[in-house]
Amino acid sequence: MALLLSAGSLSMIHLAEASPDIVFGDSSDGIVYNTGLVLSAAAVYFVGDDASNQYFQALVKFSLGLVSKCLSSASLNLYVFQSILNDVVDNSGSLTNPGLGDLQVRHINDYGTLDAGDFDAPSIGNDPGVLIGGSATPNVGYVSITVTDAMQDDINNARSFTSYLLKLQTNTDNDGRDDSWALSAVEQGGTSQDPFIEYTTQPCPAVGGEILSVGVSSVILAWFLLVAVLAVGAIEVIRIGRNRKRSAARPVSMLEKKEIQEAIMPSSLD
Ligand SMILES: [Ca+2]
Ligand SMILES: [Ca+2]
Ligand SMILES: [Ca+2]
Repeated sequence: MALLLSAGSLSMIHLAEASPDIVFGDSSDGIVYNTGLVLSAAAVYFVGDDASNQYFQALVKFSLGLVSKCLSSASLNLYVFQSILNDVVDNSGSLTNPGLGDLQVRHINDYGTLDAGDFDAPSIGNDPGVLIGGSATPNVGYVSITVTDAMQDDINNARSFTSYLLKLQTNTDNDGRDDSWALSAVEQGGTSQDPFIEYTTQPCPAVGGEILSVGVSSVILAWFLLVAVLAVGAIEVIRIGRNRKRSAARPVSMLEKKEIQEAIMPSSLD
């Protein structure tokens, strides 16, 4: 195994990178309030709080039906077009931060159809992390975050979707004023602002019953080295076997007896 790992760091054969593919969000996306209100048909995700100090999170998922087995990379892309800080709306250029900490992306199980029970859905590991930092002021447009590990985990576990929850670090600052980010949902017309995942794949070699997410060239080289080691080992086993056969006790043939006698008593046979 050490041999395989060390070989993985070498790269003798360069294969062309596959061009990226895109999967758009599923229309089940939407927002869920802490009060249980669900908005799944709106064209916007609001993530933050409101004048009633209610707070809300967004959930979105992407079908894995067309995704092959091993990812090289995957990124989640969401279009942010507005922010609100203390009831003041900003929807152009560099957006004011709402001041409720990081906008976090959590990797969650498939939520099925969005309902009140999906609020604060728990992590299933491989959380992507922070989409927009607590003091960031992104321009109107797409923001993105790496989701390779989360999506690969979903593929490995045969989930139908790769699903995410967006929430702010601070649920509400209880100031009786709106503070939130606004991002485009799937229901935005067309796809020019839709949530999407961009990903690249690679062939998935099976080694020892496990799928290894490593470069093909590394695996080919590792196989060559493994075959070479096995061949050397097999030759050694054959050599030892032959030596054992030679040294094992066996009947002495008449010819050998004669040779021994000649060696002991060469003159008596002359
Ligand atoms: Ca929706
Ligand atoms: Ca507030
Ligand atoms: Ca759309």
